[in-house]
Amino acid sequence: MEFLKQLNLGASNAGASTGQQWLADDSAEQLAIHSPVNGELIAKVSLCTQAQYQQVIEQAQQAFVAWRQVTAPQRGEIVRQIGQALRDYKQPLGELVSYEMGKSLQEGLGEVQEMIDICDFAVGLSRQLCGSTMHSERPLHRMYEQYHPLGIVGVVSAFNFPVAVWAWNAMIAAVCGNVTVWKPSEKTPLTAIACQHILKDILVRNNLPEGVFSLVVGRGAEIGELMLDDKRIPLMSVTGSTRVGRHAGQKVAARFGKTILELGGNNAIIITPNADLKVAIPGVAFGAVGTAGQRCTTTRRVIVHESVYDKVKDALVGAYGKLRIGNPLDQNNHVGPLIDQASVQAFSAALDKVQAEGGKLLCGGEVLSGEGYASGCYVKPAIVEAENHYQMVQEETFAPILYLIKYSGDVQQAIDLQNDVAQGLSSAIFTQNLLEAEQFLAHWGSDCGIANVNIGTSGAEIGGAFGGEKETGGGRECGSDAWKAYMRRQTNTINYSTALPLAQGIKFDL
Ligand code: UN1
Repeated sequence: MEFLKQLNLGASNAGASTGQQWLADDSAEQLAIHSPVNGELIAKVSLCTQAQYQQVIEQAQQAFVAWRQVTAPQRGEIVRQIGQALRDYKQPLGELVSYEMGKSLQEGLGEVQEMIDICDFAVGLSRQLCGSTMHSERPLHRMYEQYHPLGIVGVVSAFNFPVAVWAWNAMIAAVCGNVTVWKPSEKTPLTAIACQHILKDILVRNNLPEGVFSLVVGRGAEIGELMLDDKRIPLMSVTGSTRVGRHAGQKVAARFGKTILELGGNNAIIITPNADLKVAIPGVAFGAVGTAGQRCTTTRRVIVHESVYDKVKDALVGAYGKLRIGNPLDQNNHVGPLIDQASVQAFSAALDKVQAEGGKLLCGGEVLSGEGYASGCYVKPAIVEAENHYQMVQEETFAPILYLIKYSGDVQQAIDLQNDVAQGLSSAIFTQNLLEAEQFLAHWGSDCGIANVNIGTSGAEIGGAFGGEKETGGGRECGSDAWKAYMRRQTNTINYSTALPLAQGIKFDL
């Protein structure tokens, strides 16, 4: 476990930090973090107390006053240095992500790469926080808009992307002039603590005040609730289940705060008779079993035309037969464990329920035991023949279950099936037919935030805006103009005449 040392993690770690400083409280409750890889204790973390939370928020408020005075390109320079440090720590941080969360090392490293990529993006963005200039209807008047920082951005991240989601939010927020308070998942706090250690040197070297990047490790029901209710946090960016997001969205809205919600997905791939199956089959397999089915972009449904249905079914079952399941740090394995045994139970329960509804299990579904599987978190990814309206198919089970659904009509029928779920994150079609592809991308096509052609549903690049519609929450993070959600827009009209003409031609003579 060389990576633990390289990342400065001890046997016990403080769970609250204002950047450079760790806040210690001997009476704080300690959380023991066990790896889903082998069940072993990795380290302990003390939970942030309520008093520490108040201290963090007050410090963050003060830091904001200083940080917003730093010019945006200079803030970009700090983010550039963070990107450089992440390059230096890519290997150990990727290993820790893999060990604490359970995803394959390739995907752990990929996650750190997403952090590096968003740093690069944010550096460029720091010189492009542009508003528009518009023509005024009044003579000798100028109108334009500008974007100002908001203040404290609260980031609640989930276990499945324990570090990248924070970076997407924190790096964009930082160049926009905001400070960030991060509450990572209680299931994966060590990766968050490691990131905080990586930042520390940069904050010290650049003489930055405490509170620009803060961390609070705590329970959702306690620290999470404090954040949702806290008027000092104008924007909450929440990644999690639809249930969590519905609650968070309502609470923050009640105090007129802003939210970016990144919630559940129920992502489908459509395979038409015109698909190149050499490309489609690995696309479906990676989408369905990558991160052991625990990405919000995981492929959960594959909607296949009847003319190629049996071929696709056989090819997928064949591909699943080749999956190597085991220690995710061993690069020979494709699939690691689920995050914990509760997730394993949810996987098994969903398979029981969908079979009771009429679903037919084609392969997988077993919980693995014996050598190498001691944590009890390893399962064999499952494929189930099912119908779209089944209750289990309509729900997001955060585990590797792929529902195989047949369609017999034209591509619109497949698109309608795809859209007929409550969630709207990611979607894809495999076809070499231009008409089908364009229909899928049309406004009467996929209703998701992400719609791909001839690539799978997961693995989005950071350059685009990431997020989805309907019960996925509507938030957008990462690239394009997603940065605008981290700023407040101000419209400015300047009169440089010696008269006071009113808009809409109103006369008001005194
Ligand atoms: C998530 O699962 O919460 O598109 C994020 C992807 C990754 C991000 C997933 N870039 O799969």
